[in-house]
Amino acid sequence: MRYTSLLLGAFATLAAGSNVERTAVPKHCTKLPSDLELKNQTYVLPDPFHFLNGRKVKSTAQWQCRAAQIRELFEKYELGYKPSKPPVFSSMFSNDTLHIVTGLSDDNTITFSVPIDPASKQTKKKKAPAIIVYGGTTVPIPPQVATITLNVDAIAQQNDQSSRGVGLFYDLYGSSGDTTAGALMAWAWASSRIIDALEAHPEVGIDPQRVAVTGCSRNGKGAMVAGAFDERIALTIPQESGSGGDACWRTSRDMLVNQGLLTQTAQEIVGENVWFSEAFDYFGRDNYTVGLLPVDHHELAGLIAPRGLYSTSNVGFLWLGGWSCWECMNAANDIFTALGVPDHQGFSQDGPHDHCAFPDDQRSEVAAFFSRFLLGREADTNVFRTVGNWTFDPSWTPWAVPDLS
Ligand code: MCU
Repeated sequence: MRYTSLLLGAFATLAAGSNVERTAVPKHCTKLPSDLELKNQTYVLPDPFHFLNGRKVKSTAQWQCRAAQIRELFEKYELGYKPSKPPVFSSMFSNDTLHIVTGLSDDNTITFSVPIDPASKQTKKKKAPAIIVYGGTTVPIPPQVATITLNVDAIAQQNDQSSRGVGLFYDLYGSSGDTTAGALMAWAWASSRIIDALEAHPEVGIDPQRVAVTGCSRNGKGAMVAGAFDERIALTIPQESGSGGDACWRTSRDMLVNQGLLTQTAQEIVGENVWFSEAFDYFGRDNYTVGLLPVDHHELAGLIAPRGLYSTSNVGFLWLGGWSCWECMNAANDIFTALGVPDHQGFSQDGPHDHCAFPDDQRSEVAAFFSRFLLGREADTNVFRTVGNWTFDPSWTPWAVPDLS
């Protein structure tokens, strides 16, 4: 899959989301040590196929344990913890809007509503697929797919540092103490509550196992987190998410520090906004400490496997980390490959064009992902390409890819 754009004719299995938000961690999995010693790995991406104690991942069952470990590491060090479905939950559907009331007790609830633009064309199945859109989108959505718009800023504000703890999520959970989630994780939590409500309301006519999520730029970072943390999401489409999305922290740092290219790094991002948890500040305190993070974003993307992931990038903005995205998403593809589904992940980097515009040359690519993962049709989703003048550097991914399928 590396180096070139591949258009192989093979159509592998069709796919849908799971019926659980998060698979319970099997009992036999080793727990994360509470006194984990962080090792500096600055010029190599963390190996997805070895547990922290050095044990090799050799089977699908072991990958389940490793994926659970990776999820927990992201929660602990970067994104904050995602609370599960609250004990108080009710929803109502009226006037094409889903109203959700949820809380920790009857006198501690929040309410949020999401408009649903129904599919304009019916598929053969009775229920339509849908896409949760963070804010707004330029992604061409097929007419068979309903659109659910989530006002992410109302859930967790993202203006600047002063937004920490502001928004409905924090009205519910508080903004300190046990509440560690940064904005991206707070939005992921809200997306999961939308899917809960879709499960409770068959009359809305949406199939909760055929839901996609998308967002662009900062909201694209959020889409990636939503897909990684809810296994019901069948397709994730982060658009131009850059550093903190489909770029890896270490490779973005390398672009800035060693290649002299103005790319966003962890150090910059922790000062810019509240997308990540406060725990992540430690890794962004200078341009070296990010090497201590025990995970990186190839593994965040890999958590989406075997479900669908199509991410886009734009060479018009070095800030997005063009080479870093290419390197990182190629590394992520090792995880999809290990699970036997390399073409469930697509990556497409073109441009230069306006940030968050949707270029014509990506239309057929995204359409193929919608077809395969939401519409239940066969489609060729072998998409891995860049117009960038980047060379994939294998020294960042020195692992052997196991066959876990
Ligand atoms: C690419 O996403 C962000 C980027 O991380 C920020 O540094 C910049 O300020 O805004 C981008 C964005 O969300 O643009 C809409």
